[in-house]
Amino acid sequence: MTTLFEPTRLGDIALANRIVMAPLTRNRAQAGNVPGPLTVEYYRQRASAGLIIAEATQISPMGQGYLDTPGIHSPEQVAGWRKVTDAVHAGGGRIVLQLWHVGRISHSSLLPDGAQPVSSSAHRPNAKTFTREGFVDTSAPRALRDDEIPDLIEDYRRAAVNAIEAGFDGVEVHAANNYLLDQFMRDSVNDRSGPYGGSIANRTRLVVDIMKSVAGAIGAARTGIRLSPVTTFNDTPRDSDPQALYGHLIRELAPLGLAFVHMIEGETGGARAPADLVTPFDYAALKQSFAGGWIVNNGYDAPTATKVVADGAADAVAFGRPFISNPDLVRRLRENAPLNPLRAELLYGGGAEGYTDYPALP
Ligand code: 8OZ
Repeated sequence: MTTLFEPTRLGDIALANRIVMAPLTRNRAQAGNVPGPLTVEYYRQRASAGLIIAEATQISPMGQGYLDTPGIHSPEQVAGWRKVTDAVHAGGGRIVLQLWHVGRISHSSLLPDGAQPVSSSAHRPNAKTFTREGFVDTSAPRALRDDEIPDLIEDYRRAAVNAIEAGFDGVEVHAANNYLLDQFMRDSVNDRSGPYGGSIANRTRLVVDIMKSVAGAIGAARTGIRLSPVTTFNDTPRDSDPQALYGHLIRELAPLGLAFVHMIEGETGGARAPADLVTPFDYAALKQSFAGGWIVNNGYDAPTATKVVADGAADAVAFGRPFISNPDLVRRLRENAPLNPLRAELLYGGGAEGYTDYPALP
């Protein structure tokens, strides 16, 4: 029986155990959206994870949607991240970077020259975002033109190359939680015509093209993707047929030889089996058509994580909030030790408090 504490490989990335730190937005980047010394310390403390998926990081200035999130598009950001990856590697860990474009989940005050956010279509969500002025309604987006798509794909490719230059072991493309890539995939948002709208093949085209471009630049065996087929997070309804949509996507991605798929099961940070979901989503059917690594996430604890790995239903399990409050989560799970409680009011923004001051076991 495979346990959480056995090594595994996700493509070219060798993990000492199957416990993954999920990507977690903390809004603590410094001037220029550069990760600073506190961020180095935060990730260093968590290097015993089999794999750290570093927080969502904008691929370009237009990809930002919240205050003080880090980027991977400037030399200063690459240098800041280099200190993070060096610290994690010195601690024996592995770390990949999550590549992020928020699309319509943004506010003009965060964008270059007060620009309008961009999306697949010009539909404004009821979502809020966090700016210098506090929580505000997101700004009305405009639809990207087809002739802007090549530059967008290039921004992802460039960000992936920057991530490798910053010492990351790979990247995870953020195609979850209703940011830009879900805004293209879901028919609840995308009402385009042309090559990126209409059929499932057209709506998934952007994501597939990005994955091909990123994998071509840094190697498929260092490239993963995160998905959340049924989440309504960020005020975004589900697709009319999530099973067909995300099933098609996985079948398109399968031949690329990607390192992993990282699956958020159910509502992000909420119900694993949402009550309003009439037909349960069949995650196993997706896994069946994908030969690479399979990471699962959302509300796992020691018994359920142990079981999903023992059953062979996943290669690794990602933990989010438990990793925020327990830098030594791997040891605590192994020793069945109690977990520190989370101070939720300290999740977003601020300094060391609620970030680097959670105690490890003595
Ligand atoms: C919480 C707050 C801000 C951003 C995600 C990157 O949901 C996020 C995020 C989560 O993937």
